[in-house]
Amino acid sequence: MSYKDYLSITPEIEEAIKEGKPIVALESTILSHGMPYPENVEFAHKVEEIVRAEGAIPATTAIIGGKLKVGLNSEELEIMCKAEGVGKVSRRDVAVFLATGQTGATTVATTMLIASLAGIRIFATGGIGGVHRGAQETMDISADLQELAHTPVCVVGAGCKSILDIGLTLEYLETMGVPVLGYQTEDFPAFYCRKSGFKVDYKLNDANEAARILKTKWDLGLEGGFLIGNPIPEEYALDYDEMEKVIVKALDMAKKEGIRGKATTPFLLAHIKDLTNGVAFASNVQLALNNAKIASQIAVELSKLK
Ligand code: PSU
Ligand code: MN
Repeated sequence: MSYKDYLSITPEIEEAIKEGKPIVALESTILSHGMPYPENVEFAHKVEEIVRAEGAIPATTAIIGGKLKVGLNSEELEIMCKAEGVGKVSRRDVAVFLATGQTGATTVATTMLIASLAGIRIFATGGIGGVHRGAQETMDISADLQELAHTPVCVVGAGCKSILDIGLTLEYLETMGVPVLGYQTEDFPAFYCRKSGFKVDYKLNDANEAARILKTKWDLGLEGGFLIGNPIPEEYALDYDEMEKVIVKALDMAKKEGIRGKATTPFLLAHIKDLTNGVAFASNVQLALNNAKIASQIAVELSKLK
């Protein structure tokens, strides 16, 4: 058997891949473990609509019934959003979930992996995982960063949440040779906030320039992906200091409850939502939709270059 026997791609996406049409991969961990039900159902459909409105085809990924699914129908989206018995699948979990037939939501790392196996190069998400605060002791570094180092997919996200050590996350990406680009900004965004206090390597002027840079790296045969930091639209941005207080509180709770490993990120996300009465959630939705829009524009430009 080859990896192709594990892929289950919808006919629409299959045809789009063959014809080199623009496609944007979307993850399912953001649905199952990052957003509440049933609001996540609305989001899951809305994000796909936005991709289509920009002239690209959405490809939400998940592991269902022993297959790497590329493109989900409404029932499958519902399953991922309800999240009953749905695990969180990072790279190390993929084979286990496939072989044992468990349903799994794909993280940034796994969505990149599946996208790359299917031949999809652009992926939109909320924010990536990274080096956690205190990683000097816990060694908690998301597998997303290694995936960016090795897998040829461009991730468009609003940077990362400051539940992470953003400075160390950027150092790690530099060491691994991952280009970190800002979409029409010089600042690396901090998810809810347009600025993190850290700069990106390069400011991208537009989607066409982004596509030319991607093509060049991959033409050269350079291994790995890209991180494009796309800041949250001004009108939805939250106050940095206010969010910092919330995040510190959530980190404190995680420490007290002894949360470790793959449970850490979902725990922090859930508590941030509770501590902000959903205000942060509304911003989360808006930034993710905006990432899908820009990712689609880059996918359209990339398909023109090929
Ligand atoms: N950060 C967010 N929202 C998310 C995630 C991270 O602000 O939904 C999810 C993504 O799927 C990401 C994963 O790939 O969490 C990272 O988990 P970990 O830190 O366990 O690698
Ligand atoms: Mn971790």
